[in-house]
Amino acid sequence: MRLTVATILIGASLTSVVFAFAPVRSLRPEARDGEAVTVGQSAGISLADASSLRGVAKPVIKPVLQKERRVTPEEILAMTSEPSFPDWVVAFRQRAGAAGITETTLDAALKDLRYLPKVVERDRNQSEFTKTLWDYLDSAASDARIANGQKALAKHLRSLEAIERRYGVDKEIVAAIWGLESAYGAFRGDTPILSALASLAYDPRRSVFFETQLIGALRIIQSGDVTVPEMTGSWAGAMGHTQFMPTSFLDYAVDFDGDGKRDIWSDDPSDALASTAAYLAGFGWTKDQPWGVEVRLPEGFEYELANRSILKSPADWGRLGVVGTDGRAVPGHGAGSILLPAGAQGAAFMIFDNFAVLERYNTADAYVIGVGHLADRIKGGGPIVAKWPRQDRALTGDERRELQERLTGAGFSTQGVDGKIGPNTIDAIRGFQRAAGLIPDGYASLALLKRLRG
Ligand SMILES: [Ca+2]
Repeated sequence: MRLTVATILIGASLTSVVFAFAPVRSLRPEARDGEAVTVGQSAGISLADASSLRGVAKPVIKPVLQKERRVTPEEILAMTSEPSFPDWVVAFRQRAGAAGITETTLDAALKDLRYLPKVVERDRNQSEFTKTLWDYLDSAASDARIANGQKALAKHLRSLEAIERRYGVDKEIVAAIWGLESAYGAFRGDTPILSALASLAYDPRRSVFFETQLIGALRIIQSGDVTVPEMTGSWAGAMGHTQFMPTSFLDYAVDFDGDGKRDIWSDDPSDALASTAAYLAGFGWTKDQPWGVEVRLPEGFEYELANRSILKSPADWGRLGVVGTDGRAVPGHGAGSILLPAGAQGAAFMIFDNFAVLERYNTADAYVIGVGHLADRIKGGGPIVAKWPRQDRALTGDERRELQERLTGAGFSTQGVDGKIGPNTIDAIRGFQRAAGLIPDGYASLALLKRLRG
């Protein structure tokens, strides 16, 4: 969980998720850093922040302390202006002490601290590649992940039911996050967290964010929840069954089994699952409210109404002809909006407040729909009914930027060119679509880009 969700939402266009890394294990589609909610950029998949990779000067390459490769002339130059890792540790120690970390903790924690060049390489080489929503969902809610989720739920039913009662978070949702973050505990990560975070804090690219996380990790050590050797996780600092970043751990982790430690690392997932529920509860989860439900739109639907900021009750949507896939009005779950993650050619969802709560874990639509749909399937629900436009591929980062440039050039300003399909770009697309007599679904497709190319 990153619980530090920081939002590097990248190009999560309505439809496609940009992954920074190949989804090795975790299915978390995004790296976030920065703010309060950080979702960790943990291992697995991260959405690369296009802007953070472009726009920013290339980081100076630091001296490499391990003898894995030759030192280049540029690096030698850099060494004259950048502190060495050991020097950085000495200075960091001062800052950590000023932040309240005791000498005893620092002695224990920094003793075996190592610079991990591979971690920094991974963080720097987040090449953008895009995966479509439907490809993501095929994996997020694969038959195996659904079956494993049902088994995990059955095996840990007592804990999950007790967690549901205490935090008011549906057990299937907690199980689904567990399934996407670590394949139900199978891949919790074995990277030494302190060394990983120190390496990333030493690297100038995102040093402020990672130093905050490193100090958070030291506070956890100081609290006695875990020992230094036990504190392992994914390369970018996410830990345990549900991949908490240190600051999120400090804000939300709980000792559910009452042994005196908040232990999200061990084989017993109870504390980790309860911590996840506590996190969602903290952001306002409403029990028994769906994240969203698939809906059918009527002929002649006003596509401008498919907008996150347009909220109506299911009854009011029903009067406009928006019904569930069974043809009946959607039951009342509070006000919802209509989301078309693949435009008019794919599935439509009516989404509720819980959708935004899941976004605190990860802001990518694909992740939220992935968690929600996996939870529905674990609970026995059926697959998404509508067909996806599987012939479409996701736009690359360059193509998204080109789309923005061309829209702006055609008089439909995207308020900047950053490769992210956000509200301004969606509005610009709708404007262009209306002018061209197309369905104004705001969807950034390859067909649209080709049309703009003329
Ligand atoms: Ca415990």
